[in-house]
Amino acid sequence: MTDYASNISATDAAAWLADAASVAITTHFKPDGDAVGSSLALARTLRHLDPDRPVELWYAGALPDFLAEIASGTPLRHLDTTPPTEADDPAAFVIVDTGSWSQLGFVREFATGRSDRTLIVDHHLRGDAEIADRRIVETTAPAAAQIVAGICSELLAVPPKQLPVDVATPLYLGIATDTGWFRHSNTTPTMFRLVADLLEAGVSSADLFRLIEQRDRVSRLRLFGRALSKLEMHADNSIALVMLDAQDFKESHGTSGDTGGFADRMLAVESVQVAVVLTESTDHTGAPITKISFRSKPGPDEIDVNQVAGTLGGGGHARAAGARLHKTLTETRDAVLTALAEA
Ligand SMILES: [Mn+2]
Repeated sequence: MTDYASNISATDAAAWLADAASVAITTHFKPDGDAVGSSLALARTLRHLDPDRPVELWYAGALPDFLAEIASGTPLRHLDTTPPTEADDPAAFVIVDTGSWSQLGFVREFATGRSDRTLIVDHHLRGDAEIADRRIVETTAPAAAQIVAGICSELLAVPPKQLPVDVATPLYLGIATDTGWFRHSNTTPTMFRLVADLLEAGVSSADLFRLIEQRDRVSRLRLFGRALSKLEMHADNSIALVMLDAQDFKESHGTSGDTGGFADRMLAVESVQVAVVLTESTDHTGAPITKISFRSKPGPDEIDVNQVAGTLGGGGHARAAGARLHKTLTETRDAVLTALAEA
């Protein structure tokens, strides 16, 4: 088993890409800001270098709301409707912001047997090294976009502060979103220096912030209001829990996708160690099914919600996890509180 670690440098990767007759770039299922930013910046850099060379940008799963604006002018291919075929045979296949089969199911068949023409650029701890013979894996990089910035600079032979603004902007997006707008513990001096360079290249941070973070729907705010009106505090105010039922969604005109970020907002309360959002719906037989979303706070009293979710048949990460139970909201609430009490 090969280690999931770097085996080439950004300079090597740039030299290999510069020579490739055609390139396809993809990223994880349901691309986020870093996935979109990293892939888009690389695609645009390759187009700047040689407008005639075929470069495709492949995405799969639900796409972020901001994609149309951020990727404006750069063609995208959505693999859900246009999957890879025999005719697709790029000389270089680049995967950014992941290196895990679990997040790349949509290209499993395509990528299999193609490792000699594949490059992974990632910052995650774990991945499947056999996917790509060429790998740059920097786990200290707060975003894949930071690593991609180095490759773009090499390709265009300019320092980051001289990158074209249509490249610098998606790079900034990737770093900003993966660090919670430069607040999380993954920020580093190297990152801040790069971010300063990207601002010098012409990125408008305020415009990006508005585009990415200030585009909520009224329905989402109303749904959050309904959730907060039913806020429950447990275990000496260390657990904040809200429950949303079908009526909440109906009256707010919200959808189940509208609850993202609710738990993080509840973590803003000092005493709260774990925030829980429960959402009830029904399965195909009409029986209740409740989705659980956990978020927890780092620190001395930190709770591993991956472990808690595991006891309920779910999983995720230490600070963000989830599960689904075939139970009503209140039954699920009781199960969650029991599982947290035993954590
Ligand atoms: Mn990332």
